[in-house]
Amino acid sequence: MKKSTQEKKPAPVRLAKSVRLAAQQIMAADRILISSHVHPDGDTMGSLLALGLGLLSIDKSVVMVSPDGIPPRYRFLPGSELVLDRWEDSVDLAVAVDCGTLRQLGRFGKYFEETPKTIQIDHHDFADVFGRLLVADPAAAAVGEIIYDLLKELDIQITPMIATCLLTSVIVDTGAFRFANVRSRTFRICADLLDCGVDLKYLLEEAYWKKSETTVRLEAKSVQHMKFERNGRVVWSYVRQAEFKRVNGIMSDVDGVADDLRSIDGVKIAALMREGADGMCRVSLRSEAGINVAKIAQVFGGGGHFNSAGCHMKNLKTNRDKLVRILCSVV
Ligand SMILES: [Mn+2]
Repeated sequence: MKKSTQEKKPAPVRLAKSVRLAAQQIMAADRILISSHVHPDGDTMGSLLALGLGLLSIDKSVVMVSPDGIPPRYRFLPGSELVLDRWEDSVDLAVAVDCGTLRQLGRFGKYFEETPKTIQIDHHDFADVFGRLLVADPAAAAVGEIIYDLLKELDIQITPMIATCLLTSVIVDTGAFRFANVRSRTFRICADLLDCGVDLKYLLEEAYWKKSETTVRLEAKSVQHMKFERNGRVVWSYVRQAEFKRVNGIMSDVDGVADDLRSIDGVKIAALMREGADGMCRVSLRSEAGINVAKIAQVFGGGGHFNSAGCHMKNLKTNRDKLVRILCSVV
C-alpha cells in the first residue's frame, strides 16, 4: 500500500522512542517471528527480509513468515528462500511489518494475540493498533524507511543484500519515486542504501520494470472491463477468477492496475476488483489528493492510506453497487 498527500505532523520524538524500545525488545528476545501481510507487496517483503537478514547477521534466532508465501516477482529478493508460509512453534516476540490490521496477518494473526511481546511496525494512516508496541510513522513512504532506522538503532551493518531489500520496499511503495509519499528523507535513506552497494539498475529492472506476459494479458482484461462514471471522474474495473485461471495468473499479477487506472486523465478515483478462488473479492482504491479512500475502504472493513487503500468483499453483486455509489458520491 502506498501514497498519501495529506498533511502530516511527524512525531519524531515518539517515533525515535518507539524505535529504541523495539530495539531493546528485539535484543532481549530469544526467538523472534517476523510476519508480512497477506497478498504481500514489495514493501512488506522487503521489510520482512531486511529485518530478518539483519537479525540473523547478529545471530538472533529468527523465523520469517509470510501467510501467502512469496509472489514469483519478489523471489529475486535476497533471503526469500528462508521465508516460510507455515510455522506452529511458539516464539517470545512477534513482529508485524506493514500490517494495518490484525486480519492482514492471516494465519499468523494468532501470534499477535498469544505472544507476550508483539511489535507492529507500520506506516498506514488508517490502521488498527494490535501490537503491544506500535512503531508507526505515517509520514514514511514505506515501512522499509522505518526498518532502516531500526537497523541503525540495533547497530546492524547494512549489507548489499539488506540494502537491496530496503530499496525494493521504497521503490515499490513509491511507484519508483512517482507517488506523493516521497519526502526528502526518502532520498537521503535511498542515497545511503546505494552507498551500501545496491545494484540499482538490476533492482529497478526486477522490482519495477519487469512484467510477465500473464500480467500484460490480465492488464488487458482490466482495460476491457473499465467502466467510467461521473463524466470520467470515477473509473472502476475488475478481473474475474476465470480470467486469472485462463492465463494461469494470480492476484498479484495485476498489482499495478489500480495505479494505472488512476493515471487516466480526469480520473479522481479508481477501483479495481479482483475475484478470488473462494468467491471473495479484493478491492484496491486509489484517489487524487484530497479524496480519502481509506475511509471508503473502512466502510467495507478495510483500510490503508489516504490515497491508496483496499478492502475485501463477499457478495460482490450487492457490494459492488454500494461501492460504486459511494465512489460517485465523493467526486
Ligand atoms: Mn507499505
